[in-house]
Amino acid sequence: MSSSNTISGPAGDFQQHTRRLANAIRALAMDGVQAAKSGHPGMPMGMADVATVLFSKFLKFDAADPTWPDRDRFVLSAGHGSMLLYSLLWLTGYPKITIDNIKLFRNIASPCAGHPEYGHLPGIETTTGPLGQGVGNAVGMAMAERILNARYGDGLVNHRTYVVAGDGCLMEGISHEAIGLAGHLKLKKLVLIYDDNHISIDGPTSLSDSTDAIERFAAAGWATRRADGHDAADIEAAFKWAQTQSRPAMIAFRTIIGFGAPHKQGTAKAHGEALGPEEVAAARKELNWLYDPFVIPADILSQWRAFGTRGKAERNAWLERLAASDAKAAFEALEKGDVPAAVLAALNEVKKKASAEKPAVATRKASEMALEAINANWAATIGGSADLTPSNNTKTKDLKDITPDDFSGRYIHFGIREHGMAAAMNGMALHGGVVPYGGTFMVFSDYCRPSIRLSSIMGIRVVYVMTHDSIGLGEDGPTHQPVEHLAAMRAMPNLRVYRPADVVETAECWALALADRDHPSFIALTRQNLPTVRLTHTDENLSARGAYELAGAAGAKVTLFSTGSEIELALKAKELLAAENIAARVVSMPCWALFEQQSATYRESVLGPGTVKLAVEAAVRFGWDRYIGANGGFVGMHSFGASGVCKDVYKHFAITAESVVEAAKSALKW
Ligand SMILES: Cc1ncc(C[n+]2csc(CCOP(=O)(O)OP(=O)(O)O)c2C)c(N)n1
Ligand SMILES: [Mg+2]
Repeated sequence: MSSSNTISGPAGDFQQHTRRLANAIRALAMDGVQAAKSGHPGMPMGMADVATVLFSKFLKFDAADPTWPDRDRFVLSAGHGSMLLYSLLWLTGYPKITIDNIKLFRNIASPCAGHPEYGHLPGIETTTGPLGQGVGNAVGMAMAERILNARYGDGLVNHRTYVVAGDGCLMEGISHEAIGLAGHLKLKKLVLIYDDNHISIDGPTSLSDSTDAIERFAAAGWATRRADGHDAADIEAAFKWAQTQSRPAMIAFRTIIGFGAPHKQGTAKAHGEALGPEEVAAARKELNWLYDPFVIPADILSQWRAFGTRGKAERNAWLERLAASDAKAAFEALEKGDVPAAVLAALNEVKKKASAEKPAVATRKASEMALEAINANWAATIGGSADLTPSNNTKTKDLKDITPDDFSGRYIHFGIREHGMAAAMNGMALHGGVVPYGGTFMVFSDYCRPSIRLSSIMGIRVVYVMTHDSIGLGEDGPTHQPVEHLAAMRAMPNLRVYRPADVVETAECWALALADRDHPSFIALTRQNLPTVRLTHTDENLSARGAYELAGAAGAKVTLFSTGSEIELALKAKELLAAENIAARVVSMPCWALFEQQSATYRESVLGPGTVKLAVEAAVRFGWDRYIGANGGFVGMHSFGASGVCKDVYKHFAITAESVVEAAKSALKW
């Protein structure tokens, strides 16, 4: 672009027209960032032409109905460019967003937060900002689309997912996992829009990267193409090309960051700070956009608003098809996403049977038993594992594999891609119509923690099936034995961390996880067998209280708090203490977060005022002081684990009933 031209790029009406429409985005972006005195003007200014062509000619949407199930999804993975999204939502006339919201960009009073946040405004499909996450979300959305398309056909489900990714998104490791999975699955409705501007924060990307993105995507099985991101005709041709591919499509749009800001464009100076009043004024001149800040001339706005209604006829036709479809009720039930009563009834049967038959099984096996009950009664669940299917017990009898050529199944082999799996599950949950769960070893929750954090920020229903939850996994040793992970996960706001003790509690935790529409769940499950500890059936879901007295004792002097596999030890310790005339009660705490929500009276009664308090958990103490006090007794881990047979490892770290007895006795003396 030559700074002597007011409107640069190729000549032609379409080009001139697109540029003027795009300049509305550029102006809003630089004005919004300038008003906030922080933000990222460069990316929206660079991507404005591409976004204008996409929204005016390709994206299937009706701004009046942002949750239309068959809309195309638009994901801004490069979330720092949030002003691009806010501008598009306002210009096309989405509900709720106002120009005043944009004027207050990045202000606590505005839904236009620094990075797009799911739930703040209709049209924000996912929360982005941590680079690369949106790419993983988009892969999940595209998977959900194919899964539902296989069930309901093109008439009801036939839409694309567009994701805007920058250099940062593509450098992040998560993109490797997401791109590999999408390429393998031949997600032909996925279009990745690469903002190939050669700039990131530190300067030119040549400082740190030499990857040929086209070759990289091609190697993963994508269709690839380059385009000039400032040439409207080329942009249009590229999107046309993307519609015809039988694989996911990546378009590397060569763009200039900060396009239109004469002294800063093309440099890192345009990336992440307000341009400054002088440069904003210069850009206005450069772009021939001679309007006051936040003023969009009526002719431009009305054209943008018309794009927002472009999809109305298509949506109406879709509504008619839905109304006439035999699948209407089933489709709507899946979209609504309520857990069918049959699922809860089946889980209650699992509980009843377990209390009667008292099986000694690992809770990962118990989880499989719960899933058999769930999956047979609800078509919404989509299971998967990051290459640990036989260990995570995530695949039930009636789940057929999803393959690149057949999406009629309900089971996904995510490959060794924990992070990609978690981000894709977020995308699936956000897409709607499906309820994803996925497994890995709990220690590798570290590998997907950023996506778990986003599930939690967004408050969406994703279930993490985390098996091999302690030193109890044995021989694989400390690299595989989670020690600090329970504490780390319990520290995460909004995440429901469950650690059930037997089949009964496992069924209860699954029921809670599925019924909870506003929280992701993390279910910690054992590799080793555990006895049934809930011997009397109750229809009531006791785990819903978060913690409850599992075994009481008249005149109890000691309360033993425990979870999961160590409940067995606590119960044994209670017996040993009883033999020495020390009355102890055992409290099972499958979900701290739910316990915190109970009434003060209930909590107080469970905590056992006046008793000596001890916790038993094969994990670090961090967090337990809240219940046992700084002087409470703790039998658990104080270091990383060790390789050995489960029983020996427990003994090695002195996590035994005898240790609990000793700790209780010394606490009583104390
Ligand atoms: C995981 C993660 N790491 C770091 C950041 C901080 N960050 C925000 S934008 C950015 C540079 C991104 O470069 P690019 O995607 O090329 O964006 P552009 O400068 O082209 O707008 C960085 C490092 C982040 N948001 N997420
Ligand atoms: Mg860049």
